Amino acid sequence: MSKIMNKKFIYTAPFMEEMIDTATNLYRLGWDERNGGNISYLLQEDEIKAYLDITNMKRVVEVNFDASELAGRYFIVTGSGKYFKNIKEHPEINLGIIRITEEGNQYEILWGFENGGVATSELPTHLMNHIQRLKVDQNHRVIMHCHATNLIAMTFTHSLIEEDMTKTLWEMCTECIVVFPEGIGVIPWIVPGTTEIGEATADKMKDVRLVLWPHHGIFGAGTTMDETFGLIETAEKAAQVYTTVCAQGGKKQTITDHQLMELATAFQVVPREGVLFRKGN
Ligand code: 2HA
Ligand code: ZN
Repeated sequence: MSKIMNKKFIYTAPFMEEMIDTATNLYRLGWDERNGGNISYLLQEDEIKAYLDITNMKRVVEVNFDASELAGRYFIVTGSGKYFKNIKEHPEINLGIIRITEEGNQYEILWGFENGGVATSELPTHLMNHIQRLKVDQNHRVIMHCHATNLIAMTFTHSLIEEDMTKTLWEMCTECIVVFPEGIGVIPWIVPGTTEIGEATADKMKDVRLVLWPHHGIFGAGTTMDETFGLIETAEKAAQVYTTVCAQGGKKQTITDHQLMELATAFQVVPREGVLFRKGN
């Protein structure tokens, strides 16, 4: 009997099911058209070992920045140019399990990316965000990017100042300040797939788990797949309400800053400084 035969069927792995379900949900919500969006999920070696022979490496791919802080770490990640729509039917083509090499300048493909695929074009941003989030939260596991429609739309019509964007999103749904009290980060428009956009996003991820890319989409970070998806979903819902409020002719009343403070107190969260009780608001 080969070692492989003792392994459980990888499609039944909880991390695989979470990845497939989440990508499929994101597609159905219309936030990952064509090859839009990408997810990476940090896995523990023990989690993988039950399903995979981790000594059996298929291919090695270059990483174009220093990822040595993640040396030896494993991720399940979506593929470059792959469509979220197709993940459920063919996870072995559209997803891959990778391990960052000791030098941090390459990754090894242990499973998936059949037909010669590689990890998402946004891998630099994902890895830089993982490095950053692990520094501030040792339970951090997930980075998720998607093209959430109303959040993108707001980057055309709304102020891109983080405090303004945060305030509007908090105001649109009562639960927002509880779900992301640290607010939302916004970077300038930058060409996607570059280390420059990765660095700008990771810099924001020191303080926030949501970073908006103007005219492109959103990045979210979290400790579980559900939490990360829920974070993006909550911000996008607020953006959808904003769109609807604008379409209905604008606000006649709102959640006041005092009420937002009441919420923060009731749910024991600390709202980002500089958002509430600003002059001229
Ligand atoms: O993977 O969404 O930002 C396709 C993208 C790039
Ligand atoms: Zn994108």
